[in-house]
Amino acid sequence: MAVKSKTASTNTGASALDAGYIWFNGELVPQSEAKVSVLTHALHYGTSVFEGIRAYETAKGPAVFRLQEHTKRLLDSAKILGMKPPVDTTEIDHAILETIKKNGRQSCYIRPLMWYGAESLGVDPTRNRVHFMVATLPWGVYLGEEAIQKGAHLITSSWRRSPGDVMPTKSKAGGNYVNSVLANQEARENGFDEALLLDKQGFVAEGSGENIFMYRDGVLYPIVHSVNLRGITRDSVIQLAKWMGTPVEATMATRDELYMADEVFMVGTAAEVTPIASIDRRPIGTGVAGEYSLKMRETYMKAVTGQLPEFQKWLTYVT
Ligand code: PPE
Repeated sequence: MAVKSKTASTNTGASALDAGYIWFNGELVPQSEAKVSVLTHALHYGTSVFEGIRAYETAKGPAVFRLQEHTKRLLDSAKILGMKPPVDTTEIDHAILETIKKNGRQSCYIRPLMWYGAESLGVDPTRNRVHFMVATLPWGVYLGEEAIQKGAHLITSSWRRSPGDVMPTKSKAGGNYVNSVLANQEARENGFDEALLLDKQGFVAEGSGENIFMYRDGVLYPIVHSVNLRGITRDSVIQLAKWMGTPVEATMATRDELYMADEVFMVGTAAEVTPIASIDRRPIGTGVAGEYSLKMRETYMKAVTGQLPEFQKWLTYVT
């Protein structure tokens, strides 16, 4: 089943998502019963916060990768918006684990969401109830299997990343993602796999849904910028790199620094570790998926599937 169409401007609605049971305000209901009003505040103003989490198949059944960190970030996202969560850490974790159990998938993408309901319109959300749901979905390779094997092709977006005094970029708020949608759509329409977003000054921020790394002369450089989402995959990759003995030096970068790198790769819950073959039609290194990027992907996949004893601490087993 196609769960994600990355082709821009083809809103045919042909393949509907099938999430099975959804956690909806305190109970598990069939997807057909998890309905909201068309007057939902979040639908009109983007006033929602969400997470993207993955559960992987392991030798001991499905395990959620870095659940605590994702739950914390969901609550932080709500706090940034001044949204009062109807659930606490324990309830969020419980809802996520119960939804995975109920649907019986060995691996899945988990989408928790909090949003303002339909009690009133107008930008003031204070009269609106905050709702909470969790859906679990099958979700394969984010930028396509070919991007993993051969490397993905990036194009610098004409859309800049919103500055931190325009949008709360540290919050995974629904409204923030219009920026990502536009950038990704533009890249796709021009035949590229993904967009590279810069800030107003030309510094590299991130992808539409990924953080960026460059690798040069044996050193790994996480590209940092104050507007970037504090990526949980980025943190995992930094820890794995140190464990592998790679020197790690966080840095800001302009796009030409990426052009000169030996390797570039993107990371995110959905994207996992995706090698980059070219940026703005310039080959990165030899223009194929780099050796270090592939090694990091392999190591990351081992960690998330419970094959590295040192990183078992990142896994929450579902059973
Ligand atoms: N930056 C942005 C803007 C972003 O959305 C993500 C995740 C990241 C960085 C990486 O963060 P982390 O997942 O904690 O490593 N993007 C999510 C949404 C993707 C989507 O299309 O939806 C994701 O990867 O789940």
